[in-house]
Amino acid sequence: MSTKKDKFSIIDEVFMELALDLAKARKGLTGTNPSVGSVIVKNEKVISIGQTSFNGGPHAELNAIKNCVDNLSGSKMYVTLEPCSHYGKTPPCTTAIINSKISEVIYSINDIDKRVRAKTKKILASSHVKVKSGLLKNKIKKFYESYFYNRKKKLPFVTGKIAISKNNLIYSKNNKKITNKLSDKLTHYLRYRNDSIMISYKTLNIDNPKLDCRIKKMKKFSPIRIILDNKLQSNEKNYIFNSVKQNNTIFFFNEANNSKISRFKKRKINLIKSNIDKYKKFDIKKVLKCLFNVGCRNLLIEGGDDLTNHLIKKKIFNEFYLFKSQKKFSKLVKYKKFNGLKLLNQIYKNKIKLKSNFGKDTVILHRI
Ligand code: AOF
Ligand code: ZN
Repeated sequence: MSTKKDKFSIIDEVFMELALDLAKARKGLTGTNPSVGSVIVKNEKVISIGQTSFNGGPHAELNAIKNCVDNLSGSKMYVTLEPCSHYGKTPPCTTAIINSKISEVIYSINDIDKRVRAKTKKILASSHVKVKSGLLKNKIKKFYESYFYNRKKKLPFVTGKIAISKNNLIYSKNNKKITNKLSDKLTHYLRYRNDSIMISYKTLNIDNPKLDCRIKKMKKFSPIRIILDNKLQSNEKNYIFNSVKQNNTIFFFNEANNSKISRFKKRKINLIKSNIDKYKKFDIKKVLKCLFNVGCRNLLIEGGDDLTNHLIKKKIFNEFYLFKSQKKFSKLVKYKKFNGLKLLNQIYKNKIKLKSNFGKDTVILHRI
């Protein structure tokens, strides 16, 4: 919905939707910067598009301006977020807009960054660029929920995920695969959309997971792997160890001996020593603070029963995806139940059943 002040046409909405799609497509891939989408239109035709660059800079507006081969004079720019007007890692977008001779800017919502917030209108207007804001405000506010959370709390936005069988098991010796290929696509999309993924050493040793994004051609957008492993007990033959690259693997530990520490370091794993409580659990808030400080903004946690339960109790998840299969797993062999269902439904009681085609699986998005 538009603000009372500024009025917009249906065509304006269409172009802002396009800008939002561009921003959505790059979510989780713009480092510590929010993902922004920008569309430049002249005579009601799109003449250029731009997204925030991978890892944050240059910004979307500058990319749209640089991508344009037409004369920008008399054109209109649509942007999902208020264009910046400060010198950060990159020069102000407002300067690039003014120099480009774009004649009108429509942005959706004000930035939360104090260096930028609500300054842009004045700056552009003083250079005779027409400015309007508020288009698709509610929808775009929702999209920037995680960015606003990051800025306010100085913590990563945390998404939880677990998959259970019809009889609530997360593991049964004879049946390893719980969900089907259709719902797996969502899992891999979540891995794409998040810049980091966390599990405990227990899950690592039982499942030997890859933790990567396996959407075709998207593997390079896999998240950084984060393992909680107090005593560094992870089995070093596992996949994670054979796929370490510069800065893609962090282990949180507390009590490991020096020979293990130096072995992990030799493998180029980043080790972070962190406090544990009397129950030998990490202080998760400290872990999250630490992750924020090394640049994580959107964290996916694919925990097992213990970790997930613990984090539900502590209300750590901002949102939680429960994948449920129609397959019943055997309890005659070694198995593991998910014990957090009751608490999940009590604490994260706002539920949406996702409508995509997941075959016989169901996916429910839980929020507090
Ligand atoms: C925009 N367009 O595409 C993005 C913006 O250090 P810098 O120069 O990269 O500036 C970072 C700030 O810029 C960031 O905190 C946020 O306020 C804004 N992000 N602004 O005009 C963009 N990503
Ligand atoms: Zn900018």
